[in-house]
Amino acid sequence: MSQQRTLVIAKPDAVRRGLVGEIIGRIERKAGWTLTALELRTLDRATLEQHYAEHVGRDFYAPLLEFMSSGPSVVMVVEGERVIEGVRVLAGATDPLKAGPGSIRGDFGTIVRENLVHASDSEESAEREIKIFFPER
Ligand code: YYY
Ligand code: MG
Repeated sequence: MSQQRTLVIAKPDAVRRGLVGEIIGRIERKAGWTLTALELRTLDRATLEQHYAEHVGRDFYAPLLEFMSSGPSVVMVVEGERVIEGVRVLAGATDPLKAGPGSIRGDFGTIVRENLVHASDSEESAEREIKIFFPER
């Protein structure tokens, strides 16, 4: 057993396109995974600068922050067995055209920036990111 928790964001494109239920449904149906926090929230610049600190200086950084603050997102904490790698697998590769069919990005995305979902990539990232969005946890 390897119980973990991870930070998942259904990004503004997912909310606009009505895909939040689809994304949450795929997560909820995995055995033993539980949603332990969930909030609809329009992310502000300061929060996004913390969240995407590793990407400062990249060519996609400014448009990424612009997009991520363009409307409400659904921010979640999911807990369960191997959930960090597991949600990354459900999400698929960063570029939706390289994400396999059956993955969220592979099934619904075309544009790299508008790739529907964020998921923490390691235990360290998960703890860091959960503190940013849900400091009380
Ligand atoms: O972890 P993941 O979301 O799969 O990708 P990252 O490399 O951490 O990039 C974060 C975010 O930035 C990505 O989900 C879309 C966007 N992005 C982009 O717009 N253009 C790129 N060339 C790379 C990433
Ligand atoms: Mg990443």
